[in-house]
Amino acid sequence: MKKNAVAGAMLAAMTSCVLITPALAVGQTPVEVELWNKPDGSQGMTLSADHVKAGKVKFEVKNSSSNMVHEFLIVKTNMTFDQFPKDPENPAVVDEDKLKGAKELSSDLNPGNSGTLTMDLKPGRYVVFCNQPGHFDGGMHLVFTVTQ
Ligand SMILES: [Cu+2]
Repeated sequence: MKKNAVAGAMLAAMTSCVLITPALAVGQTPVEVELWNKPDGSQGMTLSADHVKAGKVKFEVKNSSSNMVHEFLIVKTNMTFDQFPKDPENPAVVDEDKLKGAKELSSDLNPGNSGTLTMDLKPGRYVVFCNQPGHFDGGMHLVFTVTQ
């Protein structure tokens, strides 16, 4: 009896796996993004994955700072961080107008706030960054890869 119960439970588990599969095939696990800064002045971003497969990708962005506004931008580019164009009138920020195809969370995030950005991503090299004045150079940039 007990063996049958276990087998039944396993069968149920396997069946539910089969049922879940089509949902997984449609989307993929969201990428969690944490925007942070510390009392020592350091700041950065932490991603739950440094690469994903091409297709629909959802970024779940959280500003975990207690005292700073941060934002989230993504651009497909082969530029190194030093090559990012700076705004001639404000060299503390990246000149977003010169970044073709850059996308951004619909609003900047106040401390503790979250937002999501869903994109259809093609394979390639991307850079994610924050463009609050001084934050790009302060360390808020990462390479993110989209594979076939
Ligand atoms: Cu920032």
